[in-house]
Amino acid sequence: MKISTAKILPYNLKLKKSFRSAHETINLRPVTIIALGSDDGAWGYGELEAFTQPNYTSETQATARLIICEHLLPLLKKQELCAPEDVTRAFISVQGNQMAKAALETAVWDLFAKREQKSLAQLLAEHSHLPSRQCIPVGISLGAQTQPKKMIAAITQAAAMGYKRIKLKVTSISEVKSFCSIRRYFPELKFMLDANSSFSLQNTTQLRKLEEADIVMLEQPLAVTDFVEHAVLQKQLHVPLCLDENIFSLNDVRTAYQLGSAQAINLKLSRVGGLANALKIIRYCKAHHLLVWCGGMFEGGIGRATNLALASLSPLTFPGDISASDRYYQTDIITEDFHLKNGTLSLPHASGIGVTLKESIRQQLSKQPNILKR
Ligand code: OSB
Ligand code: MG
Repeated sequence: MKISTAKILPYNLKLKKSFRSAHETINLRPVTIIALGSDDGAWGYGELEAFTQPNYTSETQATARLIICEHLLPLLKKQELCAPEDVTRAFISVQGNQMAKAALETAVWDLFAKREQKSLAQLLAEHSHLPSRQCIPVGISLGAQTQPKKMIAAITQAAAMGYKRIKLKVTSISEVKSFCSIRRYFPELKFMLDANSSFSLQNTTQLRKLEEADIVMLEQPLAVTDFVEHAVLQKQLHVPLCLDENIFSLNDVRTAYQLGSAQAINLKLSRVGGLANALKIIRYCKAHHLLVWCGGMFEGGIGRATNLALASLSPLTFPGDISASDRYYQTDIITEDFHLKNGTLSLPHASGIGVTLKESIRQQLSKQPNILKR
């Protein structure tokens, strides 16, 4: 297979509700839709998941689009692709820029799955030698709240929607304390906290208060490069730590495992450069009994469908950050909705990512120039 056409379309998704984390408060979620055309006339779709600001990772929508147009597409253009994994190899001379790489790589996986008339989940199962499931357990990630009352209201609403695993963003020790004070009102729910690097080792004693609060894990308490510091904290804390922002590659997972920096990995396929790398990480985690689960970063419909296919692989038993469609956007880019049923979402059956772009999006894409020709 050769890629003969590439179109990109920046698109602003409007969140139904603003979302606060330690990084920022967002109302708008800009993504870039990627359409790759193969020489046999099929289309594969991907989504560029970088944010506007370089605060979650160093990439932004603008820098990643530049890397895609100036560096990655010229490499992809030359390639005869025998398998989706060839894309990762084609990009090997480009350092970092994982989200830019993933945007193109996922579109190629979609193309291969469609050509073989398989769902992406099926193709991933075959390439990883792991079984895929139809019903995928999911959770919800709730924005940070300073007041216990508002925390209770948000959790009550999420529980009423059917979520059994709830992640709460925290940005300060006082929010951790608020959570500890209200945790007992929800004895039946599984909780975890995500600090997005809000803390330092100086907070260790305060964080130990969480040991009585019965949480399944504490995500990314310390800074992005702090593998050693996370290991020091994990030795002093009974709560399992989970790494998110630290993990860009299988090597980062190995470092975390060897140092004892965490007991769980939040796997975001876009942050690790795509699906081929994600599969390697899942296999490594399975072999080393390291908990790995599918994270999210407010993807649009294409990105969430791709996440869902990845999360269908059997080692990802822990509920992922892939919520039902109704919690995200005023209007999404795909025609299908993902509905929550008994805390799970169902895989779509159609081939590839299994979802269809809205007619208005397809029209806008068709008007874009073929940037592979330049
Ligand atoms: O830290 O996991 C995170 C969203 C954007 C950026 C980072 C994170 C998140 C979430 C939301 O927690 C998960 C979702 O997409 O539902
Ligand atoms: Mg996180």
